[in-house]
Amino acid sequence: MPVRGRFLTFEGTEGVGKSTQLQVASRTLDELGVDHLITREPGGTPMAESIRELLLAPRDEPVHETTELLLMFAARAQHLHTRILPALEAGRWVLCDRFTDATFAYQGGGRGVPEVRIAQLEELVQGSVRPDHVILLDVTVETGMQRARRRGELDRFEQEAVAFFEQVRNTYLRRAEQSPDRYHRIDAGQSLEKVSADVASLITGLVRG
Ligand code: Z5A
Repeated sequence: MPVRGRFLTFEGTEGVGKSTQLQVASRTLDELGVDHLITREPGGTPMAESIRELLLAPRDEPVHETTELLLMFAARAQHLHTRILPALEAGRWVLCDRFTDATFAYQGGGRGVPEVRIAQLEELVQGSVRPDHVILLDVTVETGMQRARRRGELDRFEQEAVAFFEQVRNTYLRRAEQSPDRYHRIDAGQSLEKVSADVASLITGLVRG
């Protein structure tokens, strides 16, 4: 039976450097000869990317928290079953920019949706599938917001207040503390060179370990 690939997710509050560090992780895997797929949530397939557009577009109509939650998991079901699982089953590693930890952090911590409701949908959509490793890039909300804002136009989530992102960050940190074997917290407030070195070293350890 072919060896299943590993499922790695990159998480953190806005502007922590996930996209940048996914590229670092990808280069490291290339150097080590590990075949892999880079993808993101919400999104990752044409249909899930259409749901992403619905979710991120700033709009006058208030978005109910249940609508947002169900759209996140609708996109995830499509992405997981048509793209992530086939890649893992083919032995490829998957590097995913956000996954269900983001739902616990943003819809749970940020919007106040009860954790148990998110866990029910996680079970429905994913069964027992969970990321093998979660790379949590952690930086103060202030620094993350400054970095993200330098890019210009803000999406619907980026328009939230500081208090929202503090709740998001606290939820990530709490989840990382609860499962230290699966979560790898990296200080993303360091220089780009230092964060990249930490990520490359972590990925190398996961491949060799
Ligand atoms: N969301 C949700 O609510 N629930 C869910 O279940 C999921 C998602 C899956 C879109 O996600 C939104 O969806 C997200 C949560 C919600 N909203 N927010 N906020 P996204 O991942 O596409 O969007 P994002 O979190 O805003 O990511 P981002 O803005 O693309 O940031 P990033 O990828 O973490 O950062 P970056 O683009 O790599 O870096 C940002 C800038 O900082 C850039 O100019 C870099 O050059 C610079 N940078 C990076 N690292 C450093 C260091 N170390 N020093 C200095 N400057 C740096």
